[in-house]
Amino acid sequence: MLVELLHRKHGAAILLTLAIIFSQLHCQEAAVDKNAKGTHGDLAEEKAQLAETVRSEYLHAWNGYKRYAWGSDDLKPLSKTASNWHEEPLLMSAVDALDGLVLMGFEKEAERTREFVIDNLSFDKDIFVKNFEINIRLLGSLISCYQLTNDSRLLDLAEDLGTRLLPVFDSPTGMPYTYVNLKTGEVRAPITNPAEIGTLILEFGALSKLTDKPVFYDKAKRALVELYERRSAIDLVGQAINVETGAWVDSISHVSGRIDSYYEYLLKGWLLFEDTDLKEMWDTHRAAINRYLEMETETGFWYGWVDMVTGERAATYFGALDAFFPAVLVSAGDRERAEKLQASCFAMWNLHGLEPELLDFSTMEIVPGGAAYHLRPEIIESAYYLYHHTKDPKYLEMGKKILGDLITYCKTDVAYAAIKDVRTMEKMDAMESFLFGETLKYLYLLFADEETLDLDEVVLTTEAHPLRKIW
Ligand code: DMJ
Repeated sequence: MLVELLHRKHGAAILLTLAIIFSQLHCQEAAVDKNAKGTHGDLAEEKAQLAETVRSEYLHAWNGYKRYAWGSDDLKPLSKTASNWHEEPLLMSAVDALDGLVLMGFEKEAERTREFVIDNLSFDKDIFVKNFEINIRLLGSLISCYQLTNDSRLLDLAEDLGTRLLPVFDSPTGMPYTYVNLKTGEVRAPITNPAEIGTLILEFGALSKLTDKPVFYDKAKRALVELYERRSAIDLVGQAINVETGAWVDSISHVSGRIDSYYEYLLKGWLLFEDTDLKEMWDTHRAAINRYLEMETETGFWYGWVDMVTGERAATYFGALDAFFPAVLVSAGDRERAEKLQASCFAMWNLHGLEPELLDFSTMEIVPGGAAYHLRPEIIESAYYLYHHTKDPKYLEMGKKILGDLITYCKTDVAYAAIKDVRTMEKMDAMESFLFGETLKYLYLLFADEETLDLDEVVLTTEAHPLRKIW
């Protein structure tokens, strides 16, 4: 694998530049100053070097997964063992990595992994899976990689998976249950949330377009509409709902986990399919989010928690997952709010050198139980979109600082590890597949040549799998 890296473009010179980059990573202020004065040539060269660093870090983690967990879902990076989500593996990390391997130029590795997945992945399994996770990590990646490679076997796998997931929508409201059995179609857990209901239209919709079977789009869209119609009088949604009764069971509203990607998919659904209903829904929510959730405090510009019915403030919480929102804001044309919010996200990151899962932004203290860092990508995703839209080098500097911190605190001898508490930097024996699907991929895309991915031609799913507008 290292040979593959070394043969690319600059050969051994890369090793030398990597050493220089590592020595610079912690001199952030000096680097900002240098960039401000630097020429376009300097910037282009530094970006290229950073992209190569990310490639080598990706390869480091990938080799760890291959060595200790190949054929399983995930690598446990401290014990160097494998873990599976269900009784039988669904190759979560390998599938989540499929398009990233292609985009990052690991052609042989991408081809080998694709062949392995096609030969070994079967969805004919008597297991209950979480529809949301299987959709974003597996279905999205299979469709994305099909579009990148034209390998129709991937589309066959995607169609088989999509068909097995369809029973989730068989609730009285049309909103999906949380779990479905891939073999029997039996469903479970009627209490779910907007993110799990509303983060399906990109993958299911693309599957409809590619197979010419409208059922996938229609079911995912109905779920979105049913959810939207249950918004409060002030146009907000809560964080838990029963799909059998249609009643809210938790009225707290925010842009954090459990709601986050519902909003993301209204906007992106419009961008990918030009479905004007989705745009209207997004515009309605956007106005309410800005009116009720936005909070300007001494510590920065944030989006907090409120009650969906009254709009009254419920908590001044913001966390690692919320950091996707600058990307959504700038994609929707609201550069000003996106830049202010990203500055707050970066302040949250720099409090300890890695961001916590949940922060009270009124005190800048970590919320009890919210001290972990799970290798999440959202802040990098937002830096990537902001750099794309503004070309402001400060977003490259942000990415560089984050990359340095990831290497310092999360890298292990065989891969990368999540962190139990960002105050102590104690590691956890876990490495989520989104390290490959998103975290390192977004860092690569931030530094790589813009032609690697044309954001006018693709829409990235919530798991960062690019879907091309080819219909
Ligand atoms: C990913 O699986 C997706 O980005 C999802 O929308 C939210 N959480 C993780 C990454 O943090």
